[in-house]
Amino acid sequence: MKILFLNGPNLNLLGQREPDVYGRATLADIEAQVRDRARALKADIEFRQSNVEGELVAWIQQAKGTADLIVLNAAAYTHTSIALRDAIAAVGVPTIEIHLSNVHAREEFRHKSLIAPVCLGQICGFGAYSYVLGLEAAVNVIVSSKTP
Ligand code: CA2
Repeated sequence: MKILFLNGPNLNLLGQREPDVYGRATLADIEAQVRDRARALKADIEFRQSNVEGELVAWIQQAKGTADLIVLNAAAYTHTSIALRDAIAAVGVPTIEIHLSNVHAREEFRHKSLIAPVCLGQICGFGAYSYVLGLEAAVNVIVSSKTP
């Protein structure tokens, strides 16, 4: 069970600024939490972050044949990137959208996700725990797809 966690722009700044919105955990802290849970669930995870849209597109394309599922916090690209949406749709690797904050309770421009229509579902608003929920959902999808 191979699950690829991809993180978009500015998430490398987590824990340093806006703790009231995004919490005090750094991305490395979140990765450690996800790794702990993944060990218990016997899932193999890979965790990456990029500020570059094209790099995220390349990683989504490379996931074909190398990952069972992608858990994606596309950050601001969620609301702007047709390129990420097209990549998800093109490769056909099941993808779960996650966010730390409840994007629907924030500014109107965050209410629209361009990637939501090509993702299995969306998890948002649980802080770092959104990542653990993303992992749990991913494992559930993979196990269900392998059970006759
Ligand atoms: O809530 C989320 O996870 C978001 O994907 C975070 C994005 C935001 O654009 C989305 O609307 C919702 C922003 C990530 C930037 O992270 C920062 C971390 C520390 C300080 C400033 C930004």
